Amino acid sequence: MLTGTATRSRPLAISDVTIADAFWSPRREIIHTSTLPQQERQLRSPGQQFDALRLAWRPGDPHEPHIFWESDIAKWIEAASYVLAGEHDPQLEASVDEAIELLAGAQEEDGYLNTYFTVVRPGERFTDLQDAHELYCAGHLIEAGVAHYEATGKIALLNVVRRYADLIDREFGPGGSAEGGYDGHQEVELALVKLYNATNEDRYLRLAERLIDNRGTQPFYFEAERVRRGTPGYFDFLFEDRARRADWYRQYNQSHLPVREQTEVVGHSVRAMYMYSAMADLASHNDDAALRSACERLWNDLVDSKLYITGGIGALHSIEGFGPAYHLPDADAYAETCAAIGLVFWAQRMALLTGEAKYVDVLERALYNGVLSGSSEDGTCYFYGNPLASDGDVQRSEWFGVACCPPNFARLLASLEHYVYAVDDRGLTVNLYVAGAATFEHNGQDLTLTQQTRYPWGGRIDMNVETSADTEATIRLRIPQWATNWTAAVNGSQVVRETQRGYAVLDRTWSSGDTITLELSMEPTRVWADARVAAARGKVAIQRGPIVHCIEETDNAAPVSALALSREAQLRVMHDHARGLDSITAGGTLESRMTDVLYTSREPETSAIDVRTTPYFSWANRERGSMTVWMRESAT
Ligand code: FUB
Ligand code: ZN
Repeated sequence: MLTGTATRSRPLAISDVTIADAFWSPRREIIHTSTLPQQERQLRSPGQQFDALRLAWRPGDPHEPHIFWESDIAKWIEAASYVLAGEHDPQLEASVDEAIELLAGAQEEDGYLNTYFTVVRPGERFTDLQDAHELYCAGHLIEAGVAHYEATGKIALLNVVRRYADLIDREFGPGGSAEGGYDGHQEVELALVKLYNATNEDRYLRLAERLIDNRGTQPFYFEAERVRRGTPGYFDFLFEDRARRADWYRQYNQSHLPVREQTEVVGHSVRAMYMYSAMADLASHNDDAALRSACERLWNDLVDSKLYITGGIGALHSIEGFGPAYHLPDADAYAETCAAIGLVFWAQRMALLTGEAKYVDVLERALYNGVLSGSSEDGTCYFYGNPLASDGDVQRSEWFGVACCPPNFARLLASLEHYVYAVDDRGLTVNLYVAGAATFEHNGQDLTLTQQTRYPWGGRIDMNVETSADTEATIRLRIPQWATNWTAAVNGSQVVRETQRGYAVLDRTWSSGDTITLELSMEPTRVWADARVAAARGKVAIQRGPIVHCIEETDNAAPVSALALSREAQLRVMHDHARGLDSITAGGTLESRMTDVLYTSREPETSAIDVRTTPYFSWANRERGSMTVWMRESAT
């Protein structure tokens, strides 16, 4: 249960944070100048997302609207809105406004908004909640409406999504057509919490609660709706064994048990992340101890046995989701970009709920590795799955038939401001080290904290405080779990040596011009996995700060399977100025097993070489070739 009188911890608004960071700013600029235009071209292709909203499709026409399409356009609007919060771009603004007009035009009289059910299957709305993604799309539309309002102050889309949310509230409420129902792909719950935060309308929070609490109760809603409907579900062609494996399919969308009773992360990973995010939000809003405990149990299950070192999650391709504990294959990893993004969402909410830095440690792991690998350096090609090893045949694609990951990536990077800081009535928490500034009000005074840093390539962060008058406040600095040594000084004097819940806590009266210097040790380190992770057995990974490294064939002029890192070799950090990143070099061996016959009793020849790494997020941006995160180790 939440204790004490502190106000709920919350992120700062986008307008209260600036990012001027050597690592992040160029990447965010690429989102603006390359990613969003490239995605817009895809969405505007003939017969695709923009066109579908014109409601012109008729049976027999090509390009039947897809059940997910509103979600793609919504995530794109959301990302573009965040960009528009900080950039004057009339062309982008006009495009966003046009998309919003199309959405408004596609909305039915009573507020309903889903092209597929309007033109392809009219009269069938809310009858296939298990498969048809209506509430998933609704959730993304609501998130877009809130973001657009927050970023631009315009209410057109917010009004559209409020009307839709009001309809959903009626239909899922007492006497409604979907009373007792909930969505087959969770998403709308966290969106409704955002809508509540933006409008202060209690009914949106209550609706989110109902959707969360209905889930997993018996009789199972999806099985009952199927009987009522009497026709196949949208995805029956994919899931032919549904009748035989009822419990497995309940686990797939986390409806096997009431959420408060769930103890293991199971099923489809994006669904799980979005649902756990909403659970953490509701636990926080309602001081709901049972929901908080459920979140903590599920979290422990995830980080103890189902989390990739890259922050990727969801090992299995077959269900885009979780396998059993320790089942973390590398080349066969699914690790969908959206799932790592979903983990960022959940981790942030857990940190806000508990005040514990350990959640941000995982957030950071996902953000700098398994999320960032989701896009090419030029911001126009994407990974859906993010394997930890490859023979060289894995490349990013420009787009996908189901295009969930690309705009999800864009909206996360474009809203990085939300993740750097949190505030409560005690002061400011610095969760991520990103150069720029945060402005917040505390005890009636305006405070600004600026950060200067080379992070993640350097562990020193110089901060400066400006305040309208001397003010007592707490500034909490996250000490990442990987930082084995650290120091924090105010105005040059070392102040704290211990952490509280993973934070160095600086409690004092702040005056303008006060400085904080944080030094985090950033030695490159070897990381070994639990022996039950088969893909990592006898292998080692390298991490420096938050960055997980891998080896690529292109840097080593040899297939990565032929390389081994010497156990004792010193790890040497080099900054690659041309690529703007650090790589690590260490002594190792190259083993040649190439012979003229398939099998031989001749021992392999080995030679001493230097093995060179690259950050995992940067892989597959140059010549094709093999890659691995888990490297073989040699004794010499
Ligand atoms: O079902 C919508 C999205 O498509 C999911 O979140 C992803 O896993 C992909 O299947
Ligand atoms: Zn995705």
